[in-house]
Formats: sequence, structure tokens, C-alpha cells
Amino acid sequence: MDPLLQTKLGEEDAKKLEAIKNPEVHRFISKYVKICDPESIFVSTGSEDDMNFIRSEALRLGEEKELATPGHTVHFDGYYDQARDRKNTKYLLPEGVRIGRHVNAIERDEGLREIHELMRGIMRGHRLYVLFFCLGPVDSKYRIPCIQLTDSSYVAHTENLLYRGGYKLFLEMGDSNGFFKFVHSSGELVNGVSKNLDKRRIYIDLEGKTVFSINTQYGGNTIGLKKLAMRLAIHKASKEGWLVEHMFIMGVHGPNGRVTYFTGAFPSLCGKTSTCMLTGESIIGDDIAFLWRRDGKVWSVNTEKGIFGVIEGINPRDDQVLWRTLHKPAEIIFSNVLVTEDGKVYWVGMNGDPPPRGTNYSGEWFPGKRDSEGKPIPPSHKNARFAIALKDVENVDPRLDDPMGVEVGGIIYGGRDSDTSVPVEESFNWIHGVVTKGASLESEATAAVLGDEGIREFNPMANIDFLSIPLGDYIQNYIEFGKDLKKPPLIFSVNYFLRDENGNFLTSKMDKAVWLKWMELRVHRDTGALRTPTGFIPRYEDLQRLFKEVLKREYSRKSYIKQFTLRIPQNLAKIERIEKIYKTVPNTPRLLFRVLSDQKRRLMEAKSRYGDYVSPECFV
Ligand code: SPV
Ligand code: MN
Repeated sequence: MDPLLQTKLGEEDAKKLEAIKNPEVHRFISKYVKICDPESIFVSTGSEDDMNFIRSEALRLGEEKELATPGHTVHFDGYYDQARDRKNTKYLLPEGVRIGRHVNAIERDEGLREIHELMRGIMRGHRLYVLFFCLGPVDSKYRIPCIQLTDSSYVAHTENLLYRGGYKLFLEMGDSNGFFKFVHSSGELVNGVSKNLDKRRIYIDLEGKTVFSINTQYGGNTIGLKKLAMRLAIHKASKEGWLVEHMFIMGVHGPNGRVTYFTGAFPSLCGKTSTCMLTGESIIGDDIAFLWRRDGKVWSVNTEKGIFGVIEGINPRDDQVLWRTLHKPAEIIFSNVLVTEDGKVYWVGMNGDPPPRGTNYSGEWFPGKRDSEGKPIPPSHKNARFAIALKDVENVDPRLDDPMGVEVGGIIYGGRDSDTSVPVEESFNWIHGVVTKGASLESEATAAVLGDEGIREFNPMANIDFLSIPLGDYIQNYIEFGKDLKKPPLIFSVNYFLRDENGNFLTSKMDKAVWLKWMELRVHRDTGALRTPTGFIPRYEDLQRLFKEVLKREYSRKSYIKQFTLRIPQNLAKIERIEKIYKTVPNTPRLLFRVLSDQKRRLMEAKSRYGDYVSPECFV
């Protein structure tokens, strides 16, 4: 063992590390201990004792505070460290390698030099945690072992909640280097939060399968196994012919006890978690899925075993499962919410007025508080979150850890779209779905009010932020992936954000429960549909029946017609925007343009027959 490591390891920890015979593990740890210079090292095997120790350290060091409900704690990130830092997240690419305009990159050697320089001595006075995890169920063919170094007990604690332990895998791994590596440091702390935000960096080294994250605490920047690992995994999967997607996995419960699994990709803050946690359905994962082919079908596992979900807006009426989950005793880490004097948690959109005072990510909080720039400070941050293990969620699906994955019956794409696509629609086939639903996904950057709808962000497969390969190749892989499948998943789009001319939402928050049941029936061809130029939409009678069954509500023909009217000018404009983008993307498959122009032709034909806005009843 490296003598330097020995000086920083206790006897127990040295033993835990020595048991791992993999040379790359030792080289990696030694290298970053030398650079970062932590005070001491704790090695976690993922045992109850080790996990309890990490949790208690998070409390002792003040990275988390205990709340009134047993098991609940809260963590605050710095005022300016509340979300993923796109600007300072960069790929380290060897000379001559290009990914494309959508990614931020820096030359590899230069990036490594810079980050190593910034990391010099960064852990002084801190304890380094060494943690072993596994993406995906440990027995799955598509699992990826991971090692995380961090000097934050909050990050270590969160990862223990969200990821499957991998220590045993490392014991048995021999000298393989087929694992991902993460180094995180919060850097110097002031009042418990990262001080040197100007030196915040998240650098992704695809070649070294390593991600560095420094001078930040927010989970999206620091929890290595989440979006950082996802970027490495997309790169790996693209070479091996499978997919890594920004998707939930859920079981939709159909007639006679049938469960049909769906995956769903939505940009952040667009209803992904609330969809997969609907009452009556079951959840496997809410954020990241591996998908592969076997026996002519598509299979999927959740890379995680917990949820790091957005908390804003969760309320007892629309999110019953989550509401109950967040109020019962269980291990939960809240972040960037408001905490009252009696240890209760408040977040925007829960119900009722905020308490008269409390503590939040800005320190002591009171209504009307403004920051130094004069901006009002809400009680909880828009991106405030909770972390919880799925085992503590009442509707967790029994197949969460199935190493064979679950068969995917349908794939759903959703985004914020105020004026173009209908609430739910099935594509004609795999390629049509990949191109017009996935690759054409757009989402409004803000919860747009009337007149503001123009601000759309192009976000293919809701995955643009995490793509570590050229977009054209990614689309091509997707097309290939669906080729010659005996039973390709059906591809659907949903839109929860459609509005009328006055800016009012045309659907209500719970309607998604009905769309899901309709999609489930379609996967088994248990119901018909209407063929429109953009895909198959539900028949009124089916929705009328489902609304009554699922939501105990009448569903009027008038609502149906409003919601499912084909908006031809908006659809044509969208195709034009998407074509324009892909014309600038190198290696875009020609097929994509063909599928889009076929769709345009169908829309033009409908327009000449029926006009700009076509009632669904024209397609009966
Ligand atoms: C998202 O933003 O898509 C998340 C949270 O799921 S983060 O970990 O920040 O990526
Ligand atoms: Mn996400």
C-alpha cells in the first residue's frame, strides 16, 4: 500500500482498501490523495455501520441538520450554487476530437492541467470518503461499477440513499478497469457552503472515464453517479449498441392485473417524477434508464435506487404518493427548502401560506426578503429537492432490482409546449417516433405565460444536457436500435402544458393518469385510435370511459375537441425549426429529413382539405 495512504487511513479503513486487489483502484486513490491532500480517509464498504457513520458525520459537521420527523434531515447549498452549472461543465477532449456545438469542451491536456492545479490541496482539513457503487442492479449484464471520492459527507450520504452498493463487486473484479471514477470536493467552506464559486468546475474526461467536480455542493454537480456518470455511460453505450436515457421507468397497471412498463423522457421540471409516481401505478425509476435489446424486445433497468426529485409544487391533491412519502418517518434529505423553528419543512406550492420566518438557502428568511441584487427570495428555491430511497416509496415496483430488466412496452416523450402538440399521441412506428417525438423534442425554458411562448429550447430526447457523443450519431444509434425488433416499444408524446388562446391550461394536472391508461391499452392493441397526419390520437368514447374509471370525472366532447385539435400552422412551424437545426448537425441521418418532410406533406394535405385547425372528429 502507498505509504502516503497509510498515514491517512486508520487500521480498519486500510484493511477495507487492501481487500480490493485492483491496481487501478489503488492508483486512482493514491493519485488524488496526493493532489487533494485530505486530512484523513474513510473507506465505506456500504455496510449499515459505515452508512450510519457517514450520516452522523453529515449532522456533526453541519452539512445536514436534523428535522422534527425521524429520519429527515436538511442540507443547504450556497445561494449561488443551486443548480447544474452548464457553463463550467466541460468535456475534456483529446486533440482533433469533436462532439458538436451542443457541448462545452476543452482540450484534454489543458483541462487536466487546470483541474489538477485547482485541486491541489483542496481537501486540506477535510476527511475524504471513498465509496463504491454500482449503476444498475449488481447482477445485471448492463451494470457499471463506480468509485466515488468526495470530501462531503452530504454527497456521500445522498449517494448511499440513491445508489446500489458496489464494494463486493470491487472485491471480485480482479484487475479489470471497467469502472467509472469520480472525484468531488466542496472546496473551502464558509458557513458550511462552497466559497470559491469562481473556481467551480465540472470536468468530464471520457477517455479516463473520470469526472472531476470541485467548489460546488449542489447535487446535480456533485453526485457523481447521477448526471456525471450518465455522460460517461452514454459514451460507453454508444460504442456497444445500447442506450442511456434521461427517462423514468414505471409500471402502468392495465386491465386484469396486467402491468405494462413504460419509460419516459422529459426535460427537468416538466412533470417526469410526478408522472411515474402517480397513485395506482408503480415506479422503478424517475431519472436515468439503461435500455438494451434482447430476444427482439427492449429491456430496461434504473441506474439508481432512489429519487433526487424536485419538491416545488408537490401537494396533497395532485401528488398523493409523494406527499405521503415526504411526511412519514424515513431517511429523507431535503435540500434548499424552508425550515421552520420547530423543524418542519415548507416549500412553494405545497399548500397554505409560508410561515412567518424560518431558515433557507439564504440564511434566516422572512416574507419579503430580498437578496443583495434586490431580487425577492422565495421561501424555497425553485430547484429545491428531496432525496429518498425507492424502498421507502409505497408504490415501488417489485422488479426494481430485476437484473434482466423489465420489457419496455412504450416510450414517452414530453416537454413544455403551450401551442403545438396534442396531450397524448402515438407515433406510426419506431422511426416516426424517434424522429418526430424524440429527436424533435422542444421545451419552453420558462413556465411561459401568454405571449411568451416563443422561448423554446431544442432538447432531443430530453437528453441534450448529457450527450457526450455527436448528436447526429446519437440519432443514428437510436434508429438502429429499433431495427428488426420483433416487438419495438410504441413511441408516444405527451404534452401537459397545452393552453388556449387566453393562456389557460387546456388539461388539468391529473389528466396524465388517463393518458397513461390509454397508452397502456394501445400497447396491447386493446383499443382503436384515430389516424391523423402527426400520429394516432385517442377516440372520444375511450377517453370518456377512462376519465370516468380513473378520475371519476365527466369528460366533455368540447374539452376533447379543444385538446385534440390538430394545429397545423404550429406543427408546420415546428418542423421548419427542427429541420433548420438538423441541417447544421453533422451526420444527421438522411432518414430524419425524409420523415419530417413526409409529415409536412401530410399536414399540407390536411390543411388544404380542412383548414388550419382540424377537429379530431374529421379523422373518424
Ligand atoms: C435534472 O435536473 O434533470 C435532475 C437533477 O434530475 S440533476 O441531478 O441536477 O440533474
Ligand atoms: Mn434529470
